[in-house]
Formats: sequence, C-alpha cells, structure tokens
Amino acid sequence: MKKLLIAALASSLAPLASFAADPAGLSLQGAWVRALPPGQPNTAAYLTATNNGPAAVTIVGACSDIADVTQIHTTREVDGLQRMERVGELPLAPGQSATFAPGGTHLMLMGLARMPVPGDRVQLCLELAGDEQVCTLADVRKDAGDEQSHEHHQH
Ligand SMILES: [Cu+2]
Repeated sequence: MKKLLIAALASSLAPLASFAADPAGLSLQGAWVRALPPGQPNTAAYLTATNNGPAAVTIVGACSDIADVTQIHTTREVDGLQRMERVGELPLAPGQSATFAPGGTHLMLMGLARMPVPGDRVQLCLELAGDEQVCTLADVRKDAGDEQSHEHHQH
C-alpha cells in the first residue's frame, strides 16, 4: 500500500517537474543577430517572444555570451532621425507576442569581444521578472532581407 502511494505521488509530481523546467511559458522564435563589419563594438539581435503560459510575464532584460551588455531598445523617429531608447520592462499578457525587428524594438549587443559572422550561432537569453531566463540560439546574418528585395538568405 505504501509503495503504491509513493508511485502515485511520483507520477503526479512528474508533470509538475516538467512544468517547472519552463515555468514562464515564454517561447522564442526566429532569433538572429546582425553581422556588421568586423571591428564594430555593437550589433543588434532580433526575435519573436510569445507568452504561451497561463500567466503574464515581464521581460526585464537580456543577455548574450558574446556581449558585455545586452539591452532592450526601441527605435523612435524624432525629427526625421531614428533614435534608440532603452526599454526597462516589457510585459506580455498570456497569448501575447513581442516582435524584436529591424527598425523597431531590438536587442542591443554592446561591447562585443568579436563581431559574429554568418554561420555562427549565438546564445541569446531574455531575463524575466522573478529571476527566470529563457534562452535560444540565434543565427547570424548580414541582414533581414530589405523590404524591397525580400531577399532572404537560406542556408
Ligand atoms: Cu539599439
């Protein structure tokens, strides 16, 4: 009887354990890092973050193993000039997505040890309120394919 109880307990704990491995329910898709000419100290990274979980999550920061500092920036046009501003918190309701894309919100990778080159894979992590992190591997590309040419480089 005791054995049976333990088995039942263990099986009821199993789904809990797998839930704990991804408590935030935040999934990251399509991550990529822009390869700029070597010697540039900074670059930007882009991805889509979707909250698939039952609760709201708040993105409070980001990090990458290739940059000293990674910040969330938005781009705003002020007097015809593109200006970047740091975003401190980015809340996502259940089912909501945040798109980090050229010309808009992006991850700014600053203080690069070395500019990544196409073919590299770069780890990107989003930091969430509550000390959680969600990470993904990003491809490195020269550009997104500009709007006019729709030139996407598939490898
Ligand atoms: Cu920026």
